[in-house]
Amino acid sequence: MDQKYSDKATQKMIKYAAEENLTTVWDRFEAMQPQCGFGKLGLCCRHCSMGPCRIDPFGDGPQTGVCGADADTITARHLTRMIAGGAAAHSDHGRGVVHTLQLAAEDMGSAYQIKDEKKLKAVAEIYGIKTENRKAKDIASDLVSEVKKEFGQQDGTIRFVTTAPEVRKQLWEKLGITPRSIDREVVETLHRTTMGVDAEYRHIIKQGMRTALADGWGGSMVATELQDVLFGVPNPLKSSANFGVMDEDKVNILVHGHEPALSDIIAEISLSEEMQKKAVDAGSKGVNVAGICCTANEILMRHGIPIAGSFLQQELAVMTGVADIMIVDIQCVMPGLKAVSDCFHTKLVTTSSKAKIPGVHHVEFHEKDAEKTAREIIEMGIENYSNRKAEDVFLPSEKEPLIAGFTAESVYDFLGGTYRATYRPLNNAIIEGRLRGAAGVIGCSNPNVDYEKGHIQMVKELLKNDVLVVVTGCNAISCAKHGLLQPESAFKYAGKGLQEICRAVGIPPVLHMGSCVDNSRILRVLSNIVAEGGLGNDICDLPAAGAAPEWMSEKAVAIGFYFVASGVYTMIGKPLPIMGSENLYNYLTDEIEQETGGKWAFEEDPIEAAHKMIRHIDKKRKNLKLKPLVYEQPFPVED
Ligand code: BF8
Ligand code: SF4
Repeated sequence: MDQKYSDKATQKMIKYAAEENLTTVWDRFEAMQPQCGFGKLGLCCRHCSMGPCRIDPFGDGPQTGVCGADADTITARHLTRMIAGGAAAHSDHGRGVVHTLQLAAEDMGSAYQIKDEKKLKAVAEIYGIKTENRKAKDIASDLVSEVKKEFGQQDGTIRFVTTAPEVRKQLWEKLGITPRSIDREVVETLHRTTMGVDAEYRHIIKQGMRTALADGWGGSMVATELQDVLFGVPNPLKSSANFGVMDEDKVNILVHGHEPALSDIIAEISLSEEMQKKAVDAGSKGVNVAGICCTANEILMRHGIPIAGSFLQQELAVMTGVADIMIVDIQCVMPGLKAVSDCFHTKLVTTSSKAKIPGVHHVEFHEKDAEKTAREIIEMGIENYSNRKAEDVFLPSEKEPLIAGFTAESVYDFLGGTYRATYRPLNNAIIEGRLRGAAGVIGCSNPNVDYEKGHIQMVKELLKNDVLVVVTGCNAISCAKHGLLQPESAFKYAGKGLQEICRAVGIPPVLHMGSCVDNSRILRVLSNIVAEGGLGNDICDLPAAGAAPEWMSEKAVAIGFYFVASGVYTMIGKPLPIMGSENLYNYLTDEIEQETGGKWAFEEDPIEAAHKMIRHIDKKRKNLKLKPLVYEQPFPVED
């Protein structure tokens, strides 16, 4: 695997791992080759025990499973189950946040407080809850009860759907894909894709889209918005990223996973004099907290806690030999961490009631005991510091400064001019042709492609062509490590128009918008741009595109589908596992555009992928009859 595109610190660690005979995700990926060709094409089915069945992609062997399901049905069913998996993951995270808010509302002595009353009121109003002259805790109680009911409601519509553009809501109604409730859509998807139920691939995908919308405009949005209520709406702040944020002289606590409930408290308590003193008494110079994956993004956005690494760096972070404790909760946590932490002094601790790893120490976290558990964990890390072995330490010093913490709200503020918070300047920049358009580049990394090549090459190509980029998830971490989240990067990489905007408002050309549930922030940004006016009536009218160049997780499939169903052209690198069905491929990459205004595109070359996104943006500019671009572009408008 060619690693030359990954950041320098990762290159060093991979080399070190090979020299020390330590196994990484890349080694296990190599050992897995060749991977099952039927699975890659989506042509195998295990949904009942008449199978497993597989369709012969060459046409000589069976063309249906034992039940008669063909390639179209089998690929569509499997893909839709991936959506349900992803939607369930994001939404169960959201459900957890509702419980935390309940605690904050009921018990004012709890570790959790309502930090953002303005946001609480804004969300409550969407749910039709009265806010005037009411105490925050009463509003929050009502909100908790409404959101809880909504997860399992049988009829009606998810409330956040009401924040989508009017035309979009009507379209969803017409298509019959307005999500009713989160749990209901996930359950119906599992039902319809079980043996002998829904066999019509377009019909199956429609339910997939409804489930994905229940994620983006439901579970993920609940997670994002209520986390903002509890932990505060992020504001742009400075921090840094990469292994160099770990401190050889301090107790390093790594928080990894997705839910901020525990890590937020750890971040706060670790700064206390008491904990810093304990760490000094143990022979170190203090406590240092750093994050991995989306937990990192969450506490970066709100506390400026630095990022140690992204998904593919989790094992390498342990191999530095300076991670005294790594606590993990849910999602994107590799069970392979156990084997590597066994080779080092690192204490690996699982904390979620939903996720254990065999042989790994489990400290179950419950919100009511948040402070106690946070202390226990920090102290465990401090205690483990003395077990650190000098000969095991190999810590690359690389770290990059960054600015993170942008939100749908902060776009109002930083581009809002002096007198009034508004999206007008952003819309005008697009209308006048200083900005060509906007792109969301998000998602995982995957050992099936060169690490970070897709993310970085694509983002740089978009910047060069005056496309403002917003990022979340592991892409945001990759951009951070490659120095793209700094205002100065505009002058290195952006076209002249984008440079002007960045200079005028002092922002980086790549805006860090948070974790993967925070892709819901991008939906809100798109809706706000539509509402501001001048760029069409619907999300699909906007000169915008989305991409997940190195996607890996089922969550990425759910995200991609809620963007496509919301009208966004959505580009990924390796294709979805549907290539065994020509019909489904044609539907998702072409015909679906007639229905939702969005569609999927698959392109493994990141530069070509960026060009396809730009062509789409240009097509939308043309449809809107916008002015020509202010500055000549390096990439031609026409094919
Ligand atoms: O939820 S980008 S590898 S960490 S799935 Fe996982 Fe993918 Fe990273 Fe965040 Ni999102
Ligand atoms: Fe085979 Fe049909 Fe059963 Fe799937 S549902 S395993 S295709 S018989």
